[in-house]
Amino acid sequence: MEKLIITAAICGAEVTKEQNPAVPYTVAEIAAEAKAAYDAGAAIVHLHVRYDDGKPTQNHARFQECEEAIYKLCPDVILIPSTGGAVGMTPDERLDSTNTNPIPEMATLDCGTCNFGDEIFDNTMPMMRVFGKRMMEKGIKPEYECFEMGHLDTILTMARKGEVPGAPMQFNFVLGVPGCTPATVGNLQWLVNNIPAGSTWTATGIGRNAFTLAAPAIAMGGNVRVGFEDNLYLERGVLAKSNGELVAKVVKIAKEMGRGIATPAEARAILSLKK
Ligand code: KMH
Ligand code: ZN
Repeated sequence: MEKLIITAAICGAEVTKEQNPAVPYTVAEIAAEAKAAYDAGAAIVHLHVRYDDGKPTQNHARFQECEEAIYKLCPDVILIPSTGGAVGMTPDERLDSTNTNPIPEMATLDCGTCNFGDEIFDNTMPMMRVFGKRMMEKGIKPEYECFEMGHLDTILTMARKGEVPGAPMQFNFVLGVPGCTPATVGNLQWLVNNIPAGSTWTATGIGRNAFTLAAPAIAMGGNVRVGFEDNLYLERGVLAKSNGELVAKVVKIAKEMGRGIATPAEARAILSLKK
């Protein structure tokens, strides 16, 4: 089995300091949280950024500032900026995170419209074509985020038509968002059974599903994402003090199960990244 790639989703667009005071907003806080996750074993940081007051933004200048601060502390980390942003942002606004220098190696590409708690997260096929075209033009490898079973068929059809980048594809199955596909082992297995040979995949369990989905993903040979974007608790009733604690818990589970942890260089090789 390949080594385990751990992604830390350190910030997200929805969670707040009122829910957990350790959620980072400022550039310095975001960089410190990335470093805590990296030191604990994360090869990848999935990045959203905020203004100092906590407001989420896709502004490329703010991404640039945060990325430079992160690279200073973690020079070889793989950054996957979000193109999902926050619910309600326009496609142009969302894609601004890819206008940094250097151009990101990877970025998320969300694979369909879905419920997102009380809201609707809009990802129509015309929107996805725009995102796919931009990533092909810029040589950005997408991380295909699937929140629903049908998202997989949508993105595979688009890849077959050449509308979004094709093989080797990297999927992130984000399960347990309220209103979307539940985070069960059966659902994860179905998704994994239906990806093309040679693909790589990551599992993300939302909220209380963070570690109950991580363990089967580790056993199945997949990769794992954890972090404040997805879950604020280390265990029931205990808030995590940093993203590093969440990553360390995944490292501990993986080590108990005999799976090694990928460095950023090893993760780049597994994901077929050029750098
Ligand atoms: N903030 C969510 C609405 C992504 O990063 O690509 C969407 C999201 C997905 O976080
Ligand atoms: Zn995200």
